[in-house]
Amino acid sequence: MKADSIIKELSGWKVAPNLKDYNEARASFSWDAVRRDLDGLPGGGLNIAHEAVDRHADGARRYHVALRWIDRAGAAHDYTYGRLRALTNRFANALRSLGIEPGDRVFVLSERIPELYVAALGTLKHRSVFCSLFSAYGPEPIRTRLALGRGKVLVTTERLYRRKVKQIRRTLPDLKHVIVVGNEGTTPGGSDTIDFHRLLSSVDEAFTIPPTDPEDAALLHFTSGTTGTPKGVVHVHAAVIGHYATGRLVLDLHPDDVFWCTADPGWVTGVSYGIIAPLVAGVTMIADQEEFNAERWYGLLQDQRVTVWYTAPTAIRLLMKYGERVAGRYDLSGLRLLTSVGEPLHAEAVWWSVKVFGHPIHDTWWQTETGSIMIANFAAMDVRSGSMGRPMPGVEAAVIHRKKGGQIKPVQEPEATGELALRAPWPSMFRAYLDDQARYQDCFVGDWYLTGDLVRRDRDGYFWFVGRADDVIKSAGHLIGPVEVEQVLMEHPAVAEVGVIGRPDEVAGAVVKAFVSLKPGYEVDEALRLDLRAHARKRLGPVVAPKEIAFQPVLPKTESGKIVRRLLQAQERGSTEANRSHLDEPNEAEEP
Ligand code: 6R9
Repeated sequence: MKADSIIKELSGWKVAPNLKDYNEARASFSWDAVRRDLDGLPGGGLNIAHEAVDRHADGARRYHVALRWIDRAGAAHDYTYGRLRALTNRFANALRSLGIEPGDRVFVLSERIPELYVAALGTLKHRSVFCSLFSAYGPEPIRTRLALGRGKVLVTTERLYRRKVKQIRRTLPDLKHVIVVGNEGTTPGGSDTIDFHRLLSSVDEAFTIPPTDPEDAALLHFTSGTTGTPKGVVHVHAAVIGHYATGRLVLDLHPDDVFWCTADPGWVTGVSYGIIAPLVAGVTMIADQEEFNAERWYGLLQDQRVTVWYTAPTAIRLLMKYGERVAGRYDLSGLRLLTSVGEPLHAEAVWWSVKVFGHPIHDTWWQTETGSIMIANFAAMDVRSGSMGRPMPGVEAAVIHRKKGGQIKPVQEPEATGELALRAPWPSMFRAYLDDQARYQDCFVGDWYLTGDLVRRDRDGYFWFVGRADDVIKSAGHLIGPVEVEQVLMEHPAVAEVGVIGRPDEVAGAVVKAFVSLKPGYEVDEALRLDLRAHARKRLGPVVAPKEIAFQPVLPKTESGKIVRRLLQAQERGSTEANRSHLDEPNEAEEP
């Protein structure tokens, strides 16, 4: 460890951080105490939406802005906690009026518009389960997830309904109601859909959240694995204890903060930190309808006087590409804490941030399964650039090796690489993979949850990301399962075999690349490549579809005939790892 890789906070504190001394905070921390900081429901139990909305609307923060939505044209629209309570009450009543039961799944497929946030929180009030889908998905990932989750209600927009849902709706027998926001001024999708605003104005504005067991299911997130279909990750209302604690201790939220999480609610970060954590903290959160644009983002940070920012390495790299001079044109002095998640945050990005913003970026690590931040560079700590930081108080993290026979062995020596494990349970730990108890059990050995990430821990207890133990692709912070992409390419008549990997990319971290072998009678040519790309984009959407397709007559396989993506990866990197002796070893970090 080079001494110069530790960055001191340069600026002094504008506000005293919630966590001042890491060791002291760890020693005195208890999840029970955090739970007592929250309200709980008047009639008993714990409900995320009560903590996020009603608790503030009933108290001194009723007129405080909860959501500041920036529309495409750049205009700001404010929703106070009081107004958010009324709207989410209406949505909960609307679900009730449609005969939706607690536990039923309510999906949202929408760009970032206020209705998305209303639907999310209204669903939680009603005690049905909220599941958000990324609006850039094509029809196939949407269909798979709605089917696996047996979605009963889908909230979407007129445009997305027409483009992506109409064609798959008849294949989804469980989908009883489609609620459409006609946000383009057109008429809603037809008589088989319900108009969002008309529905909400037809029901009452008062709603009392019924008793909610902290262990009642609240959120469903789909995440990608190496094999088969996406996994439905189930979280319960008690997860709010984790959202709240990390909002306070990692994002250091204070009552007057303006917080902006740039992640879309179609991914876990956009729900845990783009909806729940900031509202539970009672701050003002920003939601921007638009996608990334460097000038827009700097402008937004400046004009909204954002104080705490949660973004992703891909966005930072895009800003770095854009150059420091652009940043210099904006007054970014309101920012006091910058944080990041989703992919490795390289040391250069941390240093760049010091230069441009006057503060380092604080990296954080967690997963869909963990529900909230588990490892972080805390605001009061020196940032160790390139490191993910240290475990959240209340979280015990270890580096382990898997041994033959399913046992694990903790690695004590500093700097040794192994798999990151977390001691179960913690409040926001996932409670199930939907309909897949065996897969869930496989994630645990004894008390330990095994994350599938390879890390090392230095002498001072900072964790460093080494890589993933599986073939899942992280592109621009989004998890993509290779199988989902391979299946769609296999539908094409020319394709005999296909293997999909993440090709390293300077900006996105990785981009989806497919290796394809053709059936006899098909010739490799540009027209076919374009046709395959078009097919994949149409079915999967631009985020999941491969950016690159390479034709290769033979793909590397195991003895048993499985395509070995690790060898495609090695081949791509030009690495000498491409050695058949690794072939039949399991994928995990195996003890040597
Ligand atoms: C929140 C989220 C989880 C996977 C995780 C790891 C990668 C997340 C990271 C990081 C390096 C970080 N990851 N944070 N890798 N440094 N700070 O991203 O959830 O989409 O489930 O992805 O993302 O590989 O296992 P999810």
